[in-house]
Amino acid sequence: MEKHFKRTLITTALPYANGPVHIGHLAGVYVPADIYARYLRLKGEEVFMIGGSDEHGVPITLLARKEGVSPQNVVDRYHGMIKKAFEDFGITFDIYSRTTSEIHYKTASDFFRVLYNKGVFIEKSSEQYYDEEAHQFLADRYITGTCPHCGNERAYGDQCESCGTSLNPTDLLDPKSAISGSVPVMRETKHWYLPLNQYEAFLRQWILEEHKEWKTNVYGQCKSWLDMGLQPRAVSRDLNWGIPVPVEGADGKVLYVWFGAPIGYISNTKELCPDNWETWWKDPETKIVHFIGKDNIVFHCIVFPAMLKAEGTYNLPQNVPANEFLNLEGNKISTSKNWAVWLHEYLEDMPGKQDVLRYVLTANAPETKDNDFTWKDFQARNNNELVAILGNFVNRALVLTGKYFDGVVPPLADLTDYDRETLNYFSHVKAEVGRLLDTFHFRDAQKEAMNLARIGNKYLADMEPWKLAKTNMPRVATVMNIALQITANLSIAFEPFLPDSMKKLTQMLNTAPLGWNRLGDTQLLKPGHTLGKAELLFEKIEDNLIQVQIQKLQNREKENEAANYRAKPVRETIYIDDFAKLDIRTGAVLDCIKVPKADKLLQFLIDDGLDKRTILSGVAAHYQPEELIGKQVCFVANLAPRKLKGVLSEGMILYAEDADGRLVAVSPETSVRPGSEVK
Ligand code: B3M
Ligand code: ZN
Repeated sequence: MEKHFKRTLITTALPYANGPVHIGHLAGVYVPADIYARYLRLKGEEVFMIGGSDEHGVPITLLARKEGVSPQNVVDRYHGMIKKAFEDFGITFDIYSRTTSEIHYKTASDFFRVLYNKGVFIEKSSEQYYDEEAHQFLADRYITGTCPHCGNERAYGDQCESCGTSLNPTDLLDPKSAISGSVPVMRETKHWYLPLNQYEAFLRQWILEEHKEWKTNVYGQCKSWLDMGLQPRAVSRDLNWGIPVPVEGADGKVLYVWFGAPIGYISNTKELCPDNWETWWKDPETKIVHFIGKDNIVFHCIVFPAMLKAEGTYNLPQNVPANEFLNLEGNKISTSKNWAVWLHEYLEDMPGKQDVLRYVLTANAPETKDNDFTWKDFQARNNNELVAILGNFVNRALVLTGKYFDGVVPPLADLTDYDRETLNYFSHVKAEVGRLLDTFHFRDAQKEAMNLARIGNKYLADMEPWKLAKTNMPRVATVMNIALQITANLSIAFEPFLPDSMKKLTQMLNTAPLGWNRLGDTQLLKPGHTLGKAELLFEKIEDNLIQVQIQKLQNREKENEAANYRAKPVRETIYIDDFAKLDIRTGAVLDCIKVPKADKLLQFLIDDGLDKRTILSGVAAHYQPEELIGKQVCFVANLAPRKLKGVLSEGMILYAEDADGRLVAVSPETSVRPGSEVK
């Protein structure tokens, strides 16, 4: 039997403050966490949801260098942007703070010092690349060079982004400092290591034996980390941006970002409730749940628990329901490639549609495997589910009651078996939605709530009160009473998922929020209760609104191609005598026709300054026959003639092949006499 806790502390992954948040963050972490927090609060439970920006780490310093500003300037900008976007979207943090806060610096430093004074850390010296011009050690991302696997000259010290190989800095050929461009030298440096290997047995027992209920994707990843065997992990870095290592002999060294960041949950809790924060982190009656993406599993299930265990006074998490990744239109979401739906842009482009995005991201949540977001699916789910099922049912229940009973809840008369069966379904919804939310199955929980709306639609379609109204008003009264009880139950069941819409619905029912504990009740609205004004809960999304978003992504795709364009490597060296053999001339295009039965070929008639000649080119997909007539081209005049599709081609017209494969004829930049030699 699962233990019942007095309170729940929900933590959410702290987004790096080096870019805005996007739908991948929402789907992976913040929408599920917010649904869970709202659900627990609705049940009257004591809950805190902790959020905040993660403001340290190398990517922030790289961005600061690129922009020529300080790291603090970068994090101030993005912390504010992220915080506002979450607020406007309706993520109900009890606190959203940041890791450059004074309280965090103190909390993280104190935590490090406790472990240091307990002798937990291993102190170890090692060789690391040092930039003698910039006078600093180089983090892996600060070293560039040639990838030994694919020859990419812009590989980094930790990874080659061209072939994806993960690297060590010493693997790179011709390493250079990304700071000064100079050749780095090896220099000895000391760091403090958390001996994860010493906690392997504890973690194996705690996770693999005591938490078999964790999601399979989380449990599986932890098991593979443990089966590989844990190694000591450095918890300090040679960087000038971060929390200084608070011990002697640590000048120029800061806490490793992943040592400090999870402690951010603790410091943010301290900031939220300075007087009783320990209740939330040390009282065994507190349940701690970490909401994260799959790339953070090792830090939240292995590293941070080992730190907490070593410190000795903190609770460990009860669950870490990590989600997998959400892709966008079939591609990985990428901040650097601007391939994302940014939350702040969504809020600008789709005002008042926060619930639609919540609904779609929950319906498509990557709960156990990566999933894909497409704008067409977003439109379809809004129109076919929110509008056509939930909105349609609620509207019919309210409008028909308005039409037949002046908007007053009518009395319930004799019930049929069908009526009873429908009413009995309510308790099933309460049990199922509750069970699914308790076990972090948000997709299925939302589907279960939507099933109640489906049942409502079927009930009205089967009962046809609009026909009954001619002959049997008492029966219509019963049908509409039941339809209204379904509507009231929907306003509770959907509250954690669609908070704005359910607030609107509660107003239309003219009731105060009904509270989770009343979900399943078959008489939420008493006969004689006067309803509010019926309005549409959701509006149809038209194609043009979606097309704007799709076009926006297509434009970015083009921008990326242009930004990342690199020409093909130059072919092997030739010598001047080799080039001298080529006789390249200019020619005037006199005529051009398609070659029958050859969909790729065009047949050109060229004036070559001596005579007229025929040349065939495989450019029918790139040019209409008439496009080049009257223009000048360059062609190889002394190429041996050859027959193509029965036509003798005397030479080769030259084309440039663009990045996207488009062929463009090479011409002299002003007109010259046909047959002019190209030198
Ligand atoms: N800053 C965000 C990420 O890895 C990372 C989470 C920290 S949670 C303590 O995307
Ligand atoms: Zn490579």
